[in-house]
Amino acid sequence: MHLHKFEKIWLIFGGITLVAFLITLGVNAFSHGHHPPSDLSRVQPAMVDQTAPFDKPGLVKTGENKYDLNMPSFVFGYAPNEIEIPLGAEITFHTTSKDVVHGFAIPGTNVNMMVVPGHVNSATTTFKKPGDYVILCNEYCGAGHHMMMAKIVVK
Ligand SMILES: [Cu+2]
Repeated sequence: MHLHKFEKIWLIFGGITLVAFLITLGVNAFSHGHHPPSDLSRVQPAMVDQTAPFDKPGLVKTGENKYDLNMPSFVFGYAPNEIEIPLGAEITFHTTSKDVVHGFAIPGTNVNMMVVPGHVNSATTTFKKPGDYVILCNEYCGAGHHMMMAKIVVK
């Protein structure tokens, strides 16, 4: 098969671009700690309020400077609605939905989950700067979607 000089140049350019793209994507994913949704355990959406750990939403100390934050999602909010987190602690968020698909994203961190009813999703992050953070729903879930948020105070 004969390839024209320009075809060869274009193929080489395309190959180099693809490899550069994949390297950039890989380095970014590892350096920011991105990974596929955990989705390891399941829960009955109607039974979320009676099922541990979502029967007692909030912060639970699990080790030296390590916490679990159990926050069920529902139309149109999260429980608890406002939470204080110690600066520099490793926080693992666990969430599930009581009703429809929601989002669970904290801008400026690696936390960005899709919350599917029946599944428990988890993400771990460390807040290195004090201040106010917000948990936002980024999956359209109904008429009150734009008001669905919770506040995190890191100090
Ligand atoms: Cu929403």
